[in-house]
Amino acid sequence: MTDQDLEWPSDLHKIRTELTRFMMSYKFATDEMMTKVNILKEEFSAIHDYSPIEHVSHRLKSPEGILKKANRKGYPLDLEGIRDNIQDIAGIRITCSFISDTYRVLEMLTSQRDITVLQVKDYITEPKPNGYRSLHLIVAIPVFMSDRVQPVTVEVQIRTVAMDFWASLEHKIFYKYDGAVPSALVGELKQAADVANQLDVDMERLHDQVVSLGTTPVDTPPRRAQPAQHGADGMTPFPLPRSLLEAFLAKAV
Ligand code: 0O2
Repeated sequence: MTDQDLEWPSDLHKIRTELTRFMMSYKFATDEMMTKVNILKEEFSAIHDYSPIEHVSHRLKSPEGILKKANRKGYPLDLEGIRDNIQDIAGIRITCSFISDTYRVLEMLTSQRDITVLQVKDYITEPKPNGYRSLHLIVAIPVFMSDRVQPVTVEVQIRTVAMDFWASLEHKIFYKYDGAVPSALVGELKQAADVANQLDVDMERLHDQVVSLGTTPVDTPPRRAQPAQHGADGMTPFPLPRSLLEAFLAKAV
């Protein structure tokens, strides 16, 4: 056995630790971003009975997916090269009811002080030729580990439910045909994207009309004085006793 062989297990251990740290930093960054988005969602639901955020999901690219992308793009195959070049290892997807909500959420996230905005792509104002619409945001967020603070990048996609519906189907079709989608299907997908956009525009106009009548839940006063109930999203509002509310009210007058 040579000296080199003897070194191998400890090298392997080091590489394993580094890889674990690397992947964990993205998991922590995802957790932090999810917390931020969920805070906005819960705060809106509790105070306005309406949230611009319908749904939020997250995913971490697998080590295989990361290597494939690095290979495809010709990036250096070391952790530093990957960290510097691949910005969508951690991904968050936020779906909203209306187009204006997507910009509202973008604004709320990009104005947070600990978030550094690295890139914003507006595929809603300027859709891709295939009809894809979405807001894409690359941010860096500090992750506090035991011995260092690591800025970690996260890709955030913000779009309406209709845009998301379209994108999931298009993604499936794209992969089914391995990227070579027949042109007739490409045309139909583009048409469907336009129909989805029209739906978004119409729904928002209708929503605005109803809001202007003052009858949507947006204008409904908070129901804090009621006993705790589980909302549609499984949240339990804080049960605030009537006497406490009355005391606040008396002070305010
Ligand atoms: P996956 O499997 O969803 O992760 P990049 O390739 O990311 O370095 P690019 O292409 O300029 O650079 O980034 P862009 O345009 O911001 O797109 C990044 C992600 O947006 C994609 O990730 C998709 O998730 C989504 N996306 C972009 N264009 C389309 C589209 O035409 N249709 C659909 N359905 N999704 C799209 P990945 O890594 O390509 O795929």
